[in-house]
Parts: sequence; C-alpha cells; structure tokens
Amino acid sequence: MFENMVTARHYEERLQEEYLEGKQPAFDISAGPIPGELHLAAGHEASVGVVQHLRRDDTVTGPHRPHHIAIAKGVDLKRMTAEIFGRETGLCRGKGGHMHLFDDAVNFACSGIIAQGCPPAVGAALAAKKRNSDSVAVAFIGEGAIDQGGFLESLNLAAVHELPVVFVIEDNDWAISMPKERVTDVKNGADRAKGFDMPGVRVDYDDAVAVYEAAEGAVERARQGNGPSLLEVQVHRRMGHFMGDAEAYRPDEDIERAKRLDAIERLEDDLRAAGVDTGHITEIRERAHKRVEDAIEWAKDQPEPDPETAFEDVFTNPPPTSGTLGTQMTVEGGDD
Ligand SMILES: Cc1ncc(C[n+]2csc(CCOP(=O)(O)OP(=O)(O)O)c2C)c(N)n1
Ligand SMILES: [Mg+2]
Repeated sequence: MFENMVTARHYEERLQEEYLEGKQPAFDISAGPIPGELHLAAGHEASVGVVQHLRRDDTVTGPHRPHHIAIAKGVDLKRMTAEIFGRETGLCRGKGGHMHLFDDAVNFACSGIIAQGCPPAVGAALAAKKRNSDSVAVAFIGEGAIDQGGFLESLNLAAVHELPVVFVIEDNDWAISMPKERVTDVKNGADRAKGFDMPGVRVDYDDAVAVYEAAEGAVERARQGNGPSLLEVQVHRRMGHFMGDAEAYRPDEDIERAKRLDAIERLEDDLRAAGVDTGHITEIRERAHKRVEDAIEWAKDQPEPDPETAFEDVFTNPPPTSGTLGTQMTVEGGDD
C-alpha cells in the first residue's frame, strides 16, 4: 500500500513537470508533451486502501482524477503514461488522454464525466453475478457527484439486485471551485446509503490504514454475495482542480491544511513505529521512483498516432470524404 501511494505521488509530481513544459508564459493548454487538461490526485492517495483488497479479475471504475487508483489496480504504467502523452502505444492509442484510461487486462476504466463510472461498475457486478463468479466491482467518484442521477440510480439498481459493488466517494471538500456545503445538505456522503438500505461508512480522516480497514467489510460483503455498500473517505486536494488552476477561490489556510495532512507521511510514521527500518522505506521509495522514471522515459520515446487513424475506434460520423482530415464533419441533430 505504501509503495502504491509513493509511486502515485512521485508519478504525479513528474507529470506536473512534464505538463508545464512549453505551456508558459501564457498557459497554452495544447502545447508541450502532455496536451489538454490534467487533474492530479495528490492528497487522495489514502483511497488506495480500498484497492488493496482487490484481485485482478475485480473491476474498478475511476473518476477524472484516476492515477492513484489505476496504479493500485495494476494498470500498465508504461502504456498509461504513453496514453497521457498521447502516443500510439498508449492504452487507448493516445486518443483518450489521462481521463480515459482503459486497461482490460486488469479490468480498469475511468471517465471524465462525473459519476459516469457508476453504471459500468454495476454492469460489471451484474456480469459477475450472472457468471456465478465471486469477483466484485468498485466505483470511485468525488463528493461533487453524490447528487448525480448516474450515481443514485446505480445505488438503487445495485441494491435491488444485491450486486457485488462498492461505491467509494472521495471527499476532498471541493468540486472545482464549489465547496461541498453550497451544493448539498448532506454532510456525510455515506448517509446516502440509508435511502437504499445498504451499509454506509465514512472514514473521517485521511488515513490509508483506516480506509483499508473500512473497505475490508464492504469488499467481503460484496464477494460473499451479500450486496453493495457505500464508503466515503476524507481526502485532501493538494493542488488545483486541474493544472493551471490558480485557486483564487480557495482560502490559503485550506490549501495549507491539505499540505499538512499528508496520508503518505502518516503511513511512513506508522510503518516506522511498527518497526520497518529506514533502509526498507528508502528501498521502496527508490523502486517507485525508478518505475516512474522508466515509464516516462519509455512513453516519451513512443510514436505519435498517425493522423490517418483519427477516425478509427471512435463513435462519430465518418468524415464526408474519407481520408481528408480537417474537413468539416457533419453531426446529426445540430451543430453542437
Ligand atoms: C456530468 C458532468 N458535469 C459536469 C462536469 C464538469 N466537471 C468536471 S470535474 C467537476 C467537479 C468534480 O468534483 P468532484 O466530483 O468532487 O471530484 P474532484 O474533482 O473534487 O476530485 C465538474 C463539475 C463533468 N465532467 N461531468
Ligand atoms: Mg471533490
């Protein structure tokens, strides 16, 4: 668990550096080796405590801030990095980017659409049940998604059919610039479970071991065929909503608090207190750093996709004259 958390943090710190390359001074979002938006999950690492209970055949769906969850689920780090860098050998041939990682080797997917991981997780759980397998599905969402129809309808369907799903809310107090209390009167997101007659547990502080322990019962309940659960974990957003977010809306003390409450440092202290020596901790950190550097180096070396393949594997009308990129596409039903 510690290695996954350290890998995720170092990975994101390195992505941050790569992302900023070439984007200054006017912040050109399309410039540099990582074009487009980038949402980092630094401060969310305690959530990996849930994933530690999972097997390869279990399904995980992540949100738009997916890296720590993907790493813990065992997504291929090299191909994930190539995807983020928009390269041909990426998980989605460089077309999905960092919010749309898909690795069927370990049953992992994520989406940039809020709460949209919930319905596919319910589908995976239904498939597991119909196949009489004991695999489970876990859907991660942010606290900003707890009023979304996709989430609420998924809870209902999972409860009615007693499906092996665990819904996990990562509560970082913010949805972009919107504080939680301005959009919902529910203080404890796990209370949403009551409306669906399923267990709901909230881990109030950002602690990976506490998350691990809270998730154990929920995953076990799903695996034994006893139905879904809801878990909320308090995490902290150490960075802006996306890279380039100046966070003018956020009080300084909230940013400082997020940086002070570091679940990785806390776990390291716990490991030391439990007798793990410094040499072992350093070895874990070095292994994680090397893995990250190898993945980034490999990804940057990969070819860019051939523009001729732009219309392959996507749901869209074909261009009016095949093979002519840059031609205006016709989209049925309007000009949006
Ligand atoms: C259905 C939908 N509505 C709006 C958006 C725009 N959007 C992107 S991230 C975000 C806020 C998400 O907040 P939260 O769920 O708390 O996740 P966090 O970013 O805090 O991790 C919104 C509204 C979207 N991607 N999908
Ligand atoms: Mg949030």
